[in-house]
Amino acid sequence: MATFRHICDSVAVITLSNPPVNALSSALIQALQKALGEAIRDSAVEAIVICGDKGKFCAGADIREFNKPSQKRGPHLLLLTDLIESNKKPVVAAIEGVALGGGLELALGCHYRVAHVQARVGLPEVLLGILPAASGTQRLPRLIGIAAALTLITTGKYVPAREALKLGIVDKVVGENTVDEAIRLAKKVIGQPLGSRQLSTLPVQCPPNVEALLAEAMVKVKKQFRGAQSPQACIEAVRAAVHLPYTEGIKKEQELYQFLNATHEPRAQQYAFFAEREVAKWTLPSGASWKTVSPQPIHTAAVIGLGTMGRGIVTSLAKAKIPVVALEQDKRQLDIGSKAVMSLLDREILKMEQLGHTEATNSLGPVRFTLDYDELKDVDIVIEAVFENMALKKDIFRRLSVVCKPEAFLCTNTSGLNIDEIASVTNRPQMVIGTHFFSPAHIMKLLEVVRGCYTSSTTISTAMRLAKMLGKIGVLVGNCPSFVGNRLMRLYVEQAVFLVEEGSKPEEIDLALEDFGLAMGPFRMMDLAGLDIGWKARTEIGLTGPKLPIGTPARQRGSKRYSPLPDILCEQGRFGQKSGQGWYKYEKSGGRNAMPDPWLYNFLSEYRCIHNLKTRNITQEEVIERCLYILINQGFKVLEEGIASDPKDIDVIYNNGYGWPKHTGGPMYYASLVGLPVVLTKLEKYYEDNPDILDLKPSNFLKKLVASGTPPLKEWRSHLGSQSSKL
Ligand code: 3H9
Repeated sequence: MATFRHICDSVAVITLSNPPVNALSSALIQALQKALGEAIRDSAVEAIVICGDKGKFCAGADIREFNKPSQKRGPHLLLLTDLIESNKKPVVAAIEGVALGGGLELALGCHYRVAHVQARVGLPEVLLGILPAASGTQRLPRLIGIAAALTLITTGKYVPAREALKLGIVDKVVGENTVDEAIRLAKKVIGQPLGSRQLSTLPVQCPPNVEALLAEAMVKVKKQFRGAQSPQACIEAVRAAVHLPYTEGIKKEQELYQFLNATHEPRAQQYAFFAEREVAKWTLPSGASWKTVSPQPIHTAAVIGLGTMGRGIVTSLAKAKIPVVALEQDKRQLDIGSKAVMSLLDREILKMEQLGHTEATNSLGPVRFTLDYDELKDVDIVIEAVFENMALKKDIFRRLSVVCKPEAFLCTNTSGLNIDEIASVTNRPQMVIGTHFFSPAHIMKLLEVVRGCYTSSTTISTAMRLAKMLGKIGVLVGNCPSFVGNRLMRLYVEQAVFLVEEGSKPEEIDLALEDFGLAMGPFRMMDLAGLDIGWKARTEIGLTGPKLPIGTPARQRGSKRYSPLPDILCEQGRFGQKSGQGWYKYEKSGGRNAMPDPWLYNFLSEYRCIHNLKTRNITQEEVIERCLYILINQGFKVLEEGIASDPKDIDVIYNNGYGWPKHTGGPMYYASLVGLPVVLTKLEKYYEDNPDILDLKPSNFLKKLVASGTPPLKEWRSHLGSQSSKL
């Protein structure tokens, strides 16, 4: 690590160097302070340029140091930004790659900013449970105004250079030689007055309705990030910029930063940040790992099936510039599917153009639509995305075995079918893997990569690499019914339905879980996904419908409690949003505005009467505990069975695929926050009260952890024993 300084004519160039992203560790801040001091004192230096090594300006404070005691952290970045700004020699930031968080705050302390066209800037601190605490909340509003600053600070959004130029964050955008251009600019402004370039001295330009603007932002973040405190603190800090002079505003910024740091949010969010990166570093019990096994190159891909998932997958591949062959079974489906894909691609182009891309159309990979399997013969990877029917999938994989070149990998986008059964019909079971995308597949970040018992480590490596190419987070899991995500989700949803039988209203349950922070409660989610999908699956396996043995009790399957409520809704044609009614009613078929439905209340009272169910008052606390703890309990079972290798895998899946609130870290991290003994005791109580809900029975692994003195989450894995892994 070093901060190099060299002088080019009369300009000192200071280079931040702390690979891989030049994060501002205490050591780097110290070195920067020293280099700046030297440049300021050196009479031969008339201007200064700050840039980052290896094409990256700076990704902000070093997040790994956040848990370090503050006295060991060295000089504060805030002091450095003030030192730069008050310096009489002009300082220019040369931004390549990224200027994020403290990196952008550093650049805002500079008098001028030049950015490379591919650079991105932003203040993502809110996504780490904190706020920009090195003057970002005070300088940015002075530079770009309240409305734009609020958006950036409360969303953590990364802004491409051209948009940053429009907003006024940077002064110039260049296509090449950013540092040279910064040096040229620095030389040009030597001797010019710097007053108007010292952001801390400028007034904040406020629209007359500024309070309304702040109030509106508050309503928005409270809705969007329910239960999270950092977005609200960000708004309070910007409010301080509006009403207070700079130094007072800074005091408020520091106060709010300390307040947030005393909550659990920063640690939970930072855990989630690193977990997202660590899941890419997969290891198998055999010792094969991301380090030792190289992926095979993917130059071309094919997608089979152009339903909702297939369309999203094709779009995702095109966005990653991978040429795709998209196949459907008949002309009609192909026409419908291709139109839908083209419209998704058009939307992507529009988005890119709005962000200032001049050649958006050329930045997508080409898509070819076909009915002919022969067109798949040269592709490197095939992703089958037809509907969930084992016989159909097997049929397709048999054909792929014949058509595809022997080196082609075969992926199935299933949300829960047996990968081994599909692989076993092919001539290359070792090259078959599950790639479970989440809808909409071109937007959602998560990819569950499912290893079957035949899947080779090269296939895993290639699928994980594909996730990265698509800009997704791949999480490797083992093969079991519904894998990790849906296996846990099924129990959570089922619990919510049981609670309705016991007396809750769907909207009460949704509200409790949305207030907890989940993006969408279970009933709104079921209505959105379509109740008929689960109904079809249950009918197929004989849980309901004609295959159900005569005489089966209505609310029992084997020794387990079962609720026929969703089946009955489907029998009445209530499939959710698509039919205009489900657990809620909607303004029309396909409507999105969920309204409580008096019909449902009557129906539920009759249902409870028929089944002799007594209703009771159910508290929000019980709703949250029963729905979330049963999910968490299953998470422990998944770990025990070796389906997931680490609690952070489950957390990453939930944070990125199921709208779990990241400010609680994920379900397993949340369990550690609540305390495992508490989770265990509650599960024991709920299981005692509901002995026919077998999944409430605490998992052995949870019991083992509590018996071992409740070790911290990072040590759970060592209590598992490696022989259990299914990876
Ligand atoms: C802040 O600045 C607070 C201030 O207001 C001051 C308050 C006083 N620190 O994502 P990648 C690591 S808060 C430490 O895979 P990419 C990352 O863990 C900070 N490490 O690459 C990974 O390590 P490993 C605000 C960091 O190319 C490696 O770098 N800033 C940091 O896909 C590569 O990362 C942010 O929130 C960091 N700040 O994306 C920026 N950043 O190789 C967060 C990254 O061991 N970072 N690492 O797994 C990002 O958004 C992306 O990492 C970035 C690169 C876009 C930079």
